[in-house]
Amino acid sequence: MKSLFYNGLFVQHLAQGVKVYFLIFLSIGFLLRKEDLNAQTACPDLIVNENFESGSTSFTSGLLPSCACTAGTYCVSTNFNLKCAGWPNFGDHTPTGVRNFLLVDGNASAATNVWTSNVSVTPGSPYTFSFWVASVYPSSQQVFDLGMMVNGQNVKQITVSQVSPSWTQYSFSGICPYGVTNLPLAIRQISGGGFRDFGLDDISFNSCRCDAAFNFQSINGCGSTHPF
Ligand SMILES: [Ca+2]
Ligand SMILES: [Ca+2]
Repeated sequence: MKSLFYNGLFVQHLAQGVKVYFLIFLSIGFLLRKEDLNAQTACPDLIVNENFESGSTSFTSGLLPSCACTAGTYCVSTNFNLKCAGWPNFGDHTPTGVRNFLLVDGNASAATNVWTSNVSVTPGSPYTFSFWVASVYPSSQQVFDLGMMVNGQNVKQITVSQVSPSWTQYSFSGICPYGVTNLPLAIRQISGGGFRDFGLDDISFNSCRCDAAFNFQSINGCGSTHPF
């Protein structure tokens, strides 16, 4: 009986210990989750004029600035049909403000960076690069590829194919290369052609864990090869 009592006492203490450790585990989990949520709320966009509310400022382009209906040009305005009369009546993605977006009549003959900018980054930190695209023409007339360029590399290539103009978001998550404090970014028209006509809006680059299903990818050859 004595032996069983000791065993019973031991089991009781063991159960209490497991309970304590379980509560500590839950508390740590809660604190970590709280930190994630705090990071999520304090997640500033590092792109200046990301919604084109300030017009044709804070970015460069391999296309020429012009609101005429001419291939190889871009225009910051509020509706597709303000660049080309034959383009659809379609407005910007940002829900507030001036409601500008970048209207692109792509390069008819060559690949071109249609939007470029630079961001200051912390080496080794995670980041997410994203933007919204709407196609001028339906997929029966144009299907084309855009590249997400980070530090001169095409980190993600997307195919734009829409039945009708529809704002669609694309994103890429990665790790800032070690030794790099300034990252050149670009959205690149991968090939030339008459049907490379689209809108861009709400471009974002931030260094926070904003996505619960965050899937880090390394940049080959210029950064960490160890995903988080
Ligand atoms: Ca906008
Ligand atoms: Ca065109």
